[in-house]
Amino acid sequence: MNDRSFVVDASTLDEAARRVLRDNDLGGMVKAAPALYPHQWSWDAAFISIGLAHMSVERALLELRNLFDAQWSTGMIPHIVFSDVPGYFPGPDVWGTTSARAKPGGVLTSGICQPPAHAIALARILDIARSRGGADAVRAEAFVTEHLPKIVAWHQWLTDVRDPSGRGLIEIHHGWESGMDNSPRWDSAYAGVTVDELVELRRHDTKVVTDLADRPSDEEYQRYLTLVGEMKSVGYDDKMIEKVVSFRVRDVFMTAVLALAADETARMADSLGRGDIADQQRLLAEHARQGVLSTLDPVTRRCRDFDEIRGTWIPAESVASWSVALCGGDETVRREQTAILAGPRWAEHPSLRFKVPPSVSPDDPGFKPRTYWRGPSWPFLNWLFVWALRRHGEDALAQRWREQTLAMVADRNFGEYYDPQTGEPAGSHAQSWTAAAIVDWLADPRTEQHAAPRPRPLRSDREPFTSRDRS
Ligand code: 9WN
Repeated sequence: MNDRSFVVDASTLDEAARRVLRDNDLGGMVKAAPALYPHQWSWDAAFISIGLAHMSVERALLELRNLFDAQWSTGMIPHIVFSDVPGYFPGPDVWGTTSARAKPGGVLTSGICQPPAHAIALARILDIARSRGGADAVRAEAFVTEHLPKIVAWHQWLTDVRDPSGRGLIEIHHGWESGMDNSPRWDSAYAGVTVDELVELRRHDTKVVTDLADRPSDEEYQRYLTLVGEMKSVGYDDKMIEKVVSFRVRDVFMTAVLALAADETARMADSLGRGDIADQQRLLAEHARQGVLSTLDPVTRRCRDFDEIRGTWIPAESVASWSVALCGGDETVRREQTAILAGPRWAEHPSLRFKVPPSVSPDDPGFKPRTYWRGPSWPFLNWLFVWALRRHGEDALAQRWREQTLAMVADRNFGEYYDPQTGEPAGSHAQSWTAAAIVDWLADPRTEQHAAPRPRPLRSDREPFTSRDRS
């Protein structure tokens, strides 16, 4: 049931979204969130830079430059580039990457990666800059020319190091690498992670987000840190990690993102006269798509992750099960998966307040509407699906998901994620990539006015969300 009686005009929402990005800007990087995530996260930075491009192309490029400057010599883009703002656990001391040979000097980073959404973002920024013309276009083209080799190295690292057998599926060594940290996708793999030594947990997240149901448990954190310890014990050496890490899963969703990012790299490369790079990235994209298709369960029609250690497919259902809807590769399967994701088990589930895909279906026995990647809907992910749907010519559905997400965030809290049944924001407020998605959508002339769920008092951007705020 959507209450469309309260209407927010686009300019009010747009201004509020831009203010989030400005307030979270530390200069060279935009914090992922004001208090919960005071550093630069890899895939957040990609989406954030798209929003920034509408405010300043130069600033958007600086965001990506900061991230790419932290690229490891292997090609890996680290999942966190640390600012000097304290207040996140695990911080640089826990990661202990200073002794990692591949990490560049002068930056503090984590030692793992996240989904490679960067070329998707850079291509969008290039389009925006070219449509503006003048200095913006010149600047963006120079930046892309300079950074194409870095993107190529990043994609190549994923395919060479994270898929040495060449099966077309990217391997991850931590749930954090997937960006969907505690998704049910990882439950069985995490069950095999033995915590021999309890780590002292100095969690800040549970001080910021005081409703513990919103965040992973301490038990989950012990496993997360055990994996960090394993990788740290071998100095984050790629060859050694494979041997010591007790979480090795082929991630189908990450592979789908790679396929799209390689397409976009090819498009940029072609437009700048680098046909050699374009050809190579098209092959890479094709290979990744075949990998995604190879995971299809013939009965459930879901894509699956593959547990390398146990040698088994992971049957858990989540939004990632519909990765072909995202990256395509087989038109029949793409349509079939899109119809499922857009249907009554998922985005059109009758219990949902806003008709967008939740991270887990409400019909799943493990569905938890407020718990992170176990049920909530994530606005940035909706942006990604909308963008992909348009590429596949699914304009009507793209428009619906965009409008429904806009209605969800029209309360201007810019939640990290939303309880899909009540529409309440959860996790952090003033989350940068949520705001960035809105800025991008509202710069699109197709969007004029949006219905908001209900009047909600505006809270300070910096004020953390607490359970008291629940209505
Ligand atoms: C760990 C920053 C990140 C996102 C992830 C999201 C969450 C971190 C955390 O926040 O993960 O990387 O501490 O929970 O799951 O997708 O990039 O917004």
